[in-house]
Amino acid sequence: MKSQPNPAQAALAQARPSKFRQLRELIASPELEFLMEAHDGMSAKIVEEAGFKGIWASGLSMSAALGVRDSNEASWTQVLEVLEFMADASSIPILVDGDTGWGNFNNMRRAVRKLGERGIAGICIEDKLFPKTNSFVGEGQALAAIDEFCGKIKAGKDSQVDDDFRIVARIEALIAGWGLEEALKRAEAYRAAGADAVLIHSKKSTADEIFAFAKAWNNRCPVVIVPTKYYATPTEAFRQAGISVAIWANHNLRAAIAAMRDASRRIRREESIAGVEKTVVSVQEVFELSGNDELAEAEKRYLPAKAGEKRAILLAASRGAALGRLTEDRPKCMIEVRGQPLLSRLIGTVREAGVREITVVRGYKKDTINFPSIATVDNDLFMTTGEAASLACAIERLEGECLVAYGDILFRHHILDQLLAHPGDIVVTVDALWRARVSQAKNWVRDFAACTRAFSPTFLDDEPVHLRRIASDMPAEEIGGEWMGLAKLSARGAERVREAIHAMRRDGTLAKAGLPELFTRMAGEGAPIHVLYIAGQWLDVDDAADLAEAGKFL
Ligand code: SPV
Ligand code: MG
Repeated sequence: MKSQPNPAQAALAQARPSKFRQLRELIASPELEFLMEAHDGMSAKIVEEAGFKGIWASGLSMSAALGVRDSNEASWTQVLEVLEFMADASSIPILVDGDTGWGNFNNMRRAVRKLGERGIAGICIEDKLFPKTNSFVGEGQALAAIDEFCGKIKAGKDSQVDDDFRIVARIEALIAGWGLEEALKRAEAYRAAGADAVLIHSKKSTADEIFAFAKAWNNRCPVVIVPTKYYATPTEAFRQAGISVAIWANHNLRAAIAAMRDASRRIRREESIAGVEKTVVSVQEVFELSGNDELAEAEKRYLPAKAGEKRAILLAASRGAALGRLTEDRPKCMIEVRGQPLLSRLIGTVREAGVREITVVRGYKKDTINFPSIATVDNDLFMTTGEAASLACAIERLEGECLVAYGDILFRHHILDQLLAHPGDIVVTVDALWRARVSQAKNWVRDFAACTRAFSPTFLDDEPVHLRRIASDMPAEEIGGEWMGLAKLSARGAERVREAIHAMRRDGTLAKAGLPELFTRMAGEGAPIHVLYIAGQWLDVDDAADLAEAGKFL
């Protein structure tokens, strides 16, 4: 799906020929090439997404999309505005239908300059009179005098801001009923005046007069056609006739009208949008086409984290194999407890604490983790790496005030409130009632924390408690409590964790490390890691018994 170019795409685009050069090459190509109609930024994106090499900015379609007639009712600067959106939205060249050049040679000069400045690669002008009428409306339309039109072509060529800008001269002699001789006479005059190609137009239902023109013209310069009325002619016949470019001139507009009519009428009839839901693109697709992902990335790069805005990184890459069949098709954080996945409950708790930007690190069965407005990053090496490596996958989001949590824990809100209120740069939550959990006769590996001071229910002073280390085997007398898999980092703390991750990557210890090793290392290096003692009111889910507990906990 196409979206706004990111810096890497932009660099690639820069390596491509300019849009002017692209249109020049398209017209000069010995193959039959195609231009597809678009009339606004979105349709321009869709044309590019479909694989076309160039866009026809149709006067009829742009007018109709604006709700006006194809009779120069939209001013040329209004058209220019539309074109600018189209050019910004796409990286392929646009040939604009410039009607009669929006006036005389002088208007043409200014238009060509402005088009070039806005990245429009070429203009097609037709030899009629301003205000123009669509070629399929009425009979016997008046044609411009040949010398006046040639002056307009020359003025345009003298005004182009890029040597590769293309001017296509459109001959309306067949439309106006003047015949082949007149068409050929005009084609030659326009070519001699500097036109880069001629467009021979016809409103007949067969291409006979187009082929007669092409044969007599003998490719003195490239020939462009618009087969709207002779649509049944096989494209191969255009190739055989040596046509350079075929323009599919209005089919996105007509497709849009048909689709919008169907949707509007059905919604009105059914007084519901349920029926059309499957017939329209998703809102997500609209976001994707609009390039929302690029904006989200750019915001991270350029917007300072707002004061008080907190982030959370939830580590949810591991399977939880001890849960057996329950984790065959999903990671354990996606197991439902009372009808809602664990992770979704955790996200709810974190959100309620005012954390807006949440990132989940996925690994095992990653496609099952997909929540609206939750960013994801993937640790595809989850089978052989630990949580430190998962956190490293989200290192770009480890910035500003930040929570880090395992994806399989449940806890009461007040724990998070206390944690967020703690002034330390790095704070880990340690459950002082660890003996109660151990006495549940569980043989799971526990993350015991050794701290500078034991928990006392009568703490009256503010003397901070620091972490010495976290390990799964530790003499009971050293254990201060059990780390619950939740930590808070200030902006400074996040920076120190990032530095520690980089150091572990350098010395080769990152891949195998869990968060206990990460914090233990930091503590050993003298980083003050604060301990927030809590007294139960949380659980993690490692096995079926935990799952049953979780049900009760809620
Ligand atoms: C347009 O697309 O606006 C054209 C082509 O000029 S046609 O409508 O066929 O004249
Ligand atoms: Mg037109």
